[in-house]
Amino acid sequence: MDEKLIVEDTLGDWRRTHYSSEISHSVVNSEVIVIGWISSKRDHGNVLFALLRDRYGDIQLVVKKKELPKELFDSLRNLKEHSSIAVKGIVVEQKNENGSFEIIPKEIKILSISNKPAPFLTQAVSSIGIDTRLDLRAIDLRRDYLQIIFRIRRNILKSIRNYFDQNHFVEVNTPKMIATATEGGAALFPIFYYDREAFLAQSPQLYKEQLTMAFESVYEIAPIFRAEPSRTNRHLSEAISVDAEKAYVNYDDAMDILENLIKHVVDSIKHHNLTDLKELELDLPEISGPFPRLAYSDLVSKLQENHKYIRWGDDISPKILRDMFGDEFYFITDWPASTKPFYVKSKLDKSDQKPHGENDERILSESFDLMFGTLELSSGSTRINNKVELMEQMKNKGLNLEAFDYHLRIFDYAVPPHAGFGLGLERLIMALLKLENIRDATFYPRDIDRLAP
Ligand code: AMO
Repeated sequence: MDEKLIVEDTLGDWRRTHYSSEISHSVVNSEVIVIGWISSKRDHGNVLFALLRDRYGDIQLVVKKKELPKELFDSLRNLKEHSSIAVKGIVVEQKNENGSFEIIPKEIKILSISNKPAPFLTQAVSSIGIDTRLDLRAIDLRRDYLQIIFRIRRNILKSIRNYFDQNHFVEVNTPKMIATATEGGAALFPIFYYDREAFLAQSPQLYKEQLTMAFESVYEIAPIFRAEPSRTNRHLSEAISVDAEKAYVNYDDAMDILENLIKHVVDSIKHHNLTDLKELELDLPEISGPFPRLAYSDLVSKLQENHKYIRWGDDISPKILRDMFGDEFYFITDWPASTKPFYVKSKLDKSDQKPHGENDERILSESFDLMFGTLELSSGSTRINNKVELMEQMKNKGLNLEAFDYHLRIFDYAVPPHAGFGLGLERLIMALLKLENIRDATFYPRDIDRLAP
């Protein structure tokens, strides 16, 4: 039959009465309406077997030629996977199999017709390159594997909100079009803002700090924009950051908050996504006891003892950590002030600082990174809340103080001591679900090569 003869129907007054997951003993012999898309089809001549998929799974349709108008049966036979249909039919219990149900359609509406053969199958592992998948992301996201990841992602977000809410944090939203850089100038996306230059926010840093004045404890879950020039499996140009900031605490407390947040999230996944974890054949990291807190200087010494090439003051690359850490959470604390942004508080108590041979000018900061193996998940610190100190740091980092006037003026009104962190949501998902590529932790990834879809 000519495929062009298949015509699309309208939904009209048909509405779903049951999801696939609700087709059970209680509705055997009843009439139901199920709606979804065809995930697979088998043609046995006078009988078609089709799986109809909705957001909760598949239900089998047994379409008999003699029970439907000829044109409709022929249309269904020609229908490609991914096409959407609505089915009014009777639920029957499957013979020969244990406890499954199927639907014998009485009426079918073809709602939306796929013109092309399915580009990828629905099974878990795909041998198709990620770029091909991302080009058709909306279809890619129908695959079981990604459905599970995004189901867990949903729960992660829910449990993060739940944690902050229980701990009396206020959810805030801060501007994403901003006037100044916060995390260093190189990774900025400039934009036109009317007749001025502006930037996409690299982080909500200065706003979340300011908001501790009015709300004490705040958090935000929102995009951050980084003009990352490199192509890696762990960097996005647009990522979701979970930012927290709290007044009257320091970086030790911020680490406690972050550690408890991670534990809360892991417990929640274990509790709510058991079936998903089984399908992924995944064990979440076992967390026993507190996350180790390793001082930067001690770690550098240890790396040097292990003949790794690193000098005090260098950033610590994932590569250099490779043989030292497995799948475990740990903090690297007390980074050199020179490696951290201007708003990070230096450790002023010299007695806290480690001896470093001839050079005792090495200033540390009240800062930390949360790591999982070699992956950085989060950074945080105690912030400078004194105006003179902050201006000093800005000057040291070569920043234009005038451009930050909107921020500095707040400091004339006694900004409380405060601390916080930013946690990369996709990085966290990547770590917990052992994803090879961060792009699969986000719906529509943005990177140096990709601006669409
Ligand atoms: P930082 O720049 O370390 O700190 O960012 C915080 C966390 O955000 C995630 N992240 C990214 N994830 C994916 N792709 C990227 N390009 C990317 N860049 C950052 C990481 C990282 O650990 N204002 C501070 C946080 C704070 O001190 O509160 C900040 O932005 O997981």
